[in-house]
Amino acid sequence: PQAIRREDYRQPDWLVPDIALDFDLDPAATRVRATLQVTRNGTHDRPLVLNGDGLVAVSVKTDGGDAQGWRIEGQDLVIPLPGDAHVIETEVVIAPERNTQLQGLYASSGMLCTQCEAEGFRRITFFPDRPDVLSKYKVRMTADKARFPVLLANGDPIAQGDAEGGRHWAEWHDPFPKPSYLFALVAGDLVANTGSFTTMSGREVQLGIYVRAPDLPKTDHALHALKLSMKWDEEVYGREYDLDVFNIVAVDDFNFGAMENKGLNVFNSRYILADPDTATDWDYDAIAAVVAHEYFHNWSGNRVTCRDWFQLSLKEGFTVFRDQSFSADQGSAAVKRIEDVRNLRASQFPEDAGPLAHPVRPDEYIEISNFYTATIYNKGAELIRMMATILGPSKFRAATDLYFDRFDGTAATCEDFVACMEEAGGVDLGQFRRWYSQAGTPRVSANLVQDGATARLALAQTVPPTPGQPVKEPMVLPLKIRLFGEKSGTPLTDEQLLLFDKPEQELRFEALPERAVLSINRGFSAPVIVDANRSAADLAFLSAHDDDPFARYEAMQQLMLDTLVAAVTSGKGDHAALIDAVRNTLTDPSLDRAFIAEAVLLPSDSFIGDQMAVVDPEAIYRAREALRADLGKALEGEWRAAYEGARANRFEYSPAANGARRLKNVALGYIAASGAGDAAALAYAQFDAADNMTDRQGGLATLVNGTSALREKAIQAFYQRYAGNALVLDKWFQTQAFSSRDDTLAAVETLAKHPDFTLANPNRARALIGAFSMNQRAFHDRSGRGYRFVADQLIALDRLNPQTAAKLVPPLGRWKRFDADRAALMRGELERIVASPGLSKDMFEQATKSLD
Ligand code: DPP
Ligand code: ZN
Repeated sequence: PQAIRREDYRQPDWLVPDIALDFDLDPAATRVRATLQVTRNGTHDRPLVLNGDGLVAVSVKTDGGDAQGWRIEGQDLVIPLPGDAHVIETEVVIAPERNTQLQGLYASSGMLCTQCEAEGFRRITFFPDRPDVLSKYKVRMTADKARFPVLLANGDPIAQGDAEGGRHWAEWHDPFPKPSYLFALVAGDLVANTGSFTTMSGREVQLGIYVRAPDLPKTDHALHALKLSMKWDEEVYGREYDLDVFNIVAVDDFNFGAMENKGLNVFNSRYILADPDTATDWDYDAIAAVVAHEYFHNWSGNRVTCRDWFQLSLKEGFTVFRDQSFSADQGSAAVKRIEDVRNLRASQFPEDAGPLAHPVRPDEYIEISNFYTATIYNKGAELIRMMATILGPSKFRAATDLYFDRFDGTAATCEDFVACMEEAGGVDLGQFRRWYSQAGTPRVSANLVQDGATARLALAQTVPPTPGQPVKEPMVLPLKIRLFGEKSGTPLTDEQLLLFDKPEQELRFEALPERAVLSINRGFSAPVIVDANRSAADLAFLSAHDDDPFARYEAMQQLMLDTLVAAVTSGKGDHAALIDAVRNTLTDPSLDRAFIAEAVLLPSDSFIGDQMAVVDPEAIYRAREALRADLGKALEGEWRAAYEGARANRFEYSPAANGARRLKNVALGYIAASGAGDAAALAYAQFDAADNMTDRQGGLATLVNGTSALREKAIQAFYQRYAGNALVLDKWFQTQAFSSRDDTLAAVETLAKHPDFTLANPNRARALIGAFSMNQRAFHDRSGRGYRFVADQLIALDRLNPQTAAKLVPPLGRWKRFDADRAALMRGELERIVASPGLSKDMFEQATKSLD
């Protein structure tokens, strides 16, 4: 397969201002007739090239007659055209029920639906399938009325009626020109939770969340989140919705989380369906965040789209930043920031440090599906956040207004966005642009040396080499800094924002009345790794006194990491300072429970591994368990008090109630870690009596990690209670795959043969295979059996669904971080994947790059 390069971008040869699509829908054979108005773009004599993927042309016409001289080149349809404007008609027949890739038009649980981003539209009809070709769509669908009573597409419904043979039809028009990746249709036996929203200019929009009838009671939360999002985007960004209808459809089999098709968002059902019995607080939060994300794309993605796929972060980074800000405004902004940073460190930092590292604006790809990554999304969001920090709120708003105004209706670039930031912000972002082109997580060392009343802070930055980028230039790092007095516990300086843009820089502080403690990268103002060389005492001090909640959390995390890394390297740990710090946080009445729960949680096995030269999974597991046990025992009274204090009477979804549940479940884990004799009974009682999934799954997870006889009982009870509920069974698989027990590898091999396990459903595949490969201890079992198991599954999954399979390759690609024996075993499996017959280009790209 050939790499596509950003520098090769060329304007499209032909434009398609209008397209009419006529679908004769049937799961086995759907007939698609397309009528394209095409116009020559510029002066050239190149033919019209319409992309196809697996399509056979039944007929091709130009200007009403049989087309002359057309040919198929590779998968594409090539038509030489004499004039500058023509009408092209094509007809193809496709088989949605055989589409296991879940790209293009496919069948899921009896309905027909589409997923076109990035290049799925070419699996439906011949078309210039690139984001800079914008067309107005008219869509007509005809289908069996009993099987598919609901027919939806983008835009507004225009007409509908009955046809012969028990069939019916509907027509939808979308007045906004859009790229083909935003096309969508849905046909199914669906019901809707409906509502309406009145926009800021007084237009009424009809809202509908479409699901199968039994799921209707689980849609209120998503509908509510949609209304909140519409209001928020008006208030915070001045963005109003633009059609009369906004529909969402929940689909069980879906590669992504959701898709922002114009006026017709299609969602993975896990990001729509919620009720207290089946969804955790995490699920509720994620549903609101994804509903908001896809809604916000209506402006950041649809009204202003991307010129080419190298610009993907233009819409994704910005939209993630927008949904993060929305979520922060709904509850605790501090806890939201902690969650986002935890997520960045768990997914993006390892990516940036490994063989698949790429810039936020990549220079080349083989398969664009492989670039829907944490770097494009989450690091991309951090770039927008840094620019918002540098500009300040009012200039940032002026800059986004300028961006939306200037590029409305067009396909733009990351450069266009940055230029608006510069122009409206009155700043020079010349050097800042390196964040788009240089991969790798910058590292900052910070050393505060005090001599009497004077202190100097010596800063140095480096950006590590990444594939194809051996040498890096210094970046602009916006670092928020403040000093605190060790004795008084109060701030000695104001918070300052330093734009650290050289390899080295020094800051001086004068007239300090006492010894100063450094608080740096407050709020995680720059997505970097800071080595600030602070003692355990200073970190404990900051964890109790810093006035920035993120910095407080960070100090505790650093103290935990230092403690654990020392324990892993020396074999034994001194836990005293950390136990005191955790006690202080746990009993601080000024802190809310959600924050406490985050702050007292130990870093994950893999994050500890990321700090080490060579990852030793067993040693990390032992050190972490020993620390958990010590914390559990030393603070058993406090954990029990926290557990009791956070009990609630009845389920309620609110920041306070969620925080209480979060702390309760963390406390339960520590009570179990203490070895207390009643811990399993306590967990089972919670599991059994829970009126919500957060508590039930929390109880289950504690039992699943342990050895009590109640463990198997809980696993069985959970399975029976939720038999037939796919989203909850995903949790059942996932909880077992995450288990820290010795026998998890064998248990997961057995679960892969369970009648409810299937690779055909991406959620289920991720719940078992994806979760297992993130379980550092079990996956990296010395025998290599974990690697072999995952590789076997991925080879099988690739035959069905390359896009989802390829996303699960990265854990095998981390071989450089492990000892020689494990590295050789991991490489062996990657080589086996590369050698497997019929490998997709998705897997080829991920696996070959992972071997480098
Ligand atoms: N554009 C989609 C999203 O991120 C793709 N999953 O919202
Ligand atoms: Zn998105």
